[in-house]
This record gives sequence, structure tokens and C-alpha cells, in this order.
Amino acid sequence: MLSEQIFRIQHQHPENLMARHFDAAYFNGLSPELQARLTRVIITGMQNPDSQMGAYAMNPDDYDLFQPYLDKLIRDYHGIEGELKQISNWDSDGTLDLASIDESLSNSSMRVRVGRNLSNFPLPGAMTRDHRIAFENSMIAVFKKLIANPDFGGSYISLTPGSSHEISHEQYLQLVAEHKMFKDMSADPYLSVAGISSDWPYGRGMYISADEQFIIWVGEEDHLRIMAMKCGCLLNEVFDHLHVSLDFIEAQGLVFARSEAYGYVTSCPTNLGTGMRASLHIALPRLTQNGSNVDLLKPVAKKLGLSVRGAGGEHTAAGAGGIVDLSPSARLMVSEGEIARKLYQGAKQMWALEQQG
Ligand code: DAR
Repeated sequence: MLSEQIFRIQHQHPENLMARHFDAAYFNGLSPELQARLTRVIITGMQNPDSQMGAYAMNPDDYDLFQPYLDKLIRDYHGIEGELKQISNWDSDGTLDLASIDESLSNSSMRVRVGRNLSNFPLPGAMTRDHRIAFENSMIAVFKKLIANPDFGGSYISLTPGSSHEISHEQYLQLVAEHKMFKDMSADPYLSVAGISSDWPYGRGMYISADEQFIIWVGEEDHLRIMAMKCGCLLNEVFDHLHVSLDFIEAQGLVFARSEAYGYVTSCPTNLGTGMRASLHIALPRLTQNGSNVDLLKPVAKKLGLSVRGAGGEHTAAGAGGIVDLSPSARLMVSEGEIARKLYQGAKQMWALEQQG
């Protein structure tokens, strides 16, 4: 029985928010059709008891449809009480110059990404192969506008067998090695159980601008992962680049799924709100025992509202010289401009801790 399995997870894995807030009476009060839909949302957390969230939305309206239950997971994870109303604001209220922290940070790797999903398709976990191909084709029409625009240029590459944009497996592996393209998600048990990696590699691809500072992933954990990146010291530049680029692609007629309360709708509830992860690479050899132990840094960072990953992304080790990927944890009930400021302040605080010796 589903409730008995979840009850066991509640006790064996108290960090699993899907289980922690599961309410058997609520679930049993749903129609059989809604019980089946909600089971698809939470199956990832049932089959991966070590999950932190343990749920992925399958349709843009799941957050509203199952609000009595999912709202508890969302508020618990994001630490929110009271009114929930996501407001977008990209104003970072001043120059955020990493070189002002230390001259050695003047050429830092900076990256800001947002997850976005179109309102007229199921979310990745519930897409059929036909959905995935139709979605990719609808995006290729938008990419043609980007490619024709001299401010963007670039190209689109597809993994879909038979696509006129299809690249070879070797070319794909090279793009992954260069951290430009995303990995086959089938290896991620959380995503694969949720159906997010199904039909690989159909409907998956990447737009990359001529200067390689603007990339759009198609068909990863969200329909779109839209990211701006550059090496430099002004965080404002990479945020502004992303903002301008988002406005351009939305002007092509894309309608992103949004909720009044939760902001931009994303597969994972951890990304709701802005859908934004803003990060930079910073060398913290002392705090990471020269990169041998990123986990040492995580509780320190968490106290400052920051999360730390290895230089290669989620679930990777630090890079050479203790280089880690540092980002503010907040996504929801925080604006884009506030995230920029939090990233700057976080870098300043971590740098100061590193210098304490
Ligand atoms: N492992 C899943 C996902 C957590 C957040 N990371 C994402 N969305 N890539 C969990 O529920 O713990």
C-alpha cells in the first residue's frame, strides 16, 4: 500500500519532504484519476527515499491542483510562512564588482540560469516522445529568430535521431566535456523514475549563441534551461544579458507557465519562483582541504544562505585548487535582483572566511 510505504519513509528518511508532509486522508479523498496523477508526482520520492524534496510536477497546473499538499513541501523547503506571492524584479540596485572583493576574482566564471516551461505542453516528466519532438520543433522556430539576430547569431544542435540539426555522439560527448551540453539524465535515479529522462535522446538539444555566452538547453529537467555565462567580474553584465535575452525569446510568442503564488512553474519545487540558479566559481582551497572535501563547506555555506557544488555541477567534486560552484539557495519569494546581490555578498563572505586561515 502506498500509504504504508510512505509511512516507512517518513521514519527512515525524515528529510524526505514528500513523505514528511504526506497526508493519507487527503490522498484517499482524491478521485482515482487524481490519485493516479499525484502518484506520478511523488513516485520519485517513494523509489528514492533519500530524496530531499521527493516530488516533480508533471503538468503546469499540478501546483494549483494539489496545492493543499504540495504547498506544505514548498513552504518547508523554501522556509516561507505567510503570504506567498512571487514578484519579478531584475534591478540589482548597484554595481556588483567581484574585483572589489579581491583583484584575483576579476576573471571569475559567472553563470545565471533560469528554468522555464511552456504552458501548452505537459512538463518533462509526463511528455510522450511525440510531445518532446513537437516541443523541440516549436523551439527551433524561435532559435531561427535568435540565429538571424546579429546580437545573438549562433546555432542549434539536436540529439533527435533524424533531425536536420542532429549531431554525432562524439560531438555530443565533446559538448558535455566542455560543460556546454547537459548529460544523459537516465543516470540520475531521481529524474529517471519521474519520467523526466524518458525517450532519450528524442526532443533534446541546445541553442548556443555565436559568442557562446548564451545557451538554451531543450528537454532537460525543465522544457528550457536558459543561461547566460561569461568570465569577468561584473555580475550585472551576466544578469542583464540573461534578462535581455529572455525578453527577446518571450517576444517571439512563447508563453511560460506561471503561478500567481509560486511564480515560474518548474518541474522541481526547489526551483519555483524565479527558477533561477546564479553561480560563480571561486577557489576556496583552505575551506575545502584543497578541493578534497566540498562537503566540509556545505554547512558553513548553508548558514549564509548559500549552496556549494563541485566545479562540474550537482553531485561533483571540487575542481583543482579547491574551485567550487557557489550560489544563493533562495529561488522563491526573492527577486532576480536580490539573488544577484546575495551572490555578490556570498562570494564576499566566503572569500573572507577563506582568508582567515
Ligand atoms: N534529488 C532530488 C532533486 C533535488 C533538487 N535538484 C534538482 N531539482 N536538480 C530530490 O528531491 O532530492
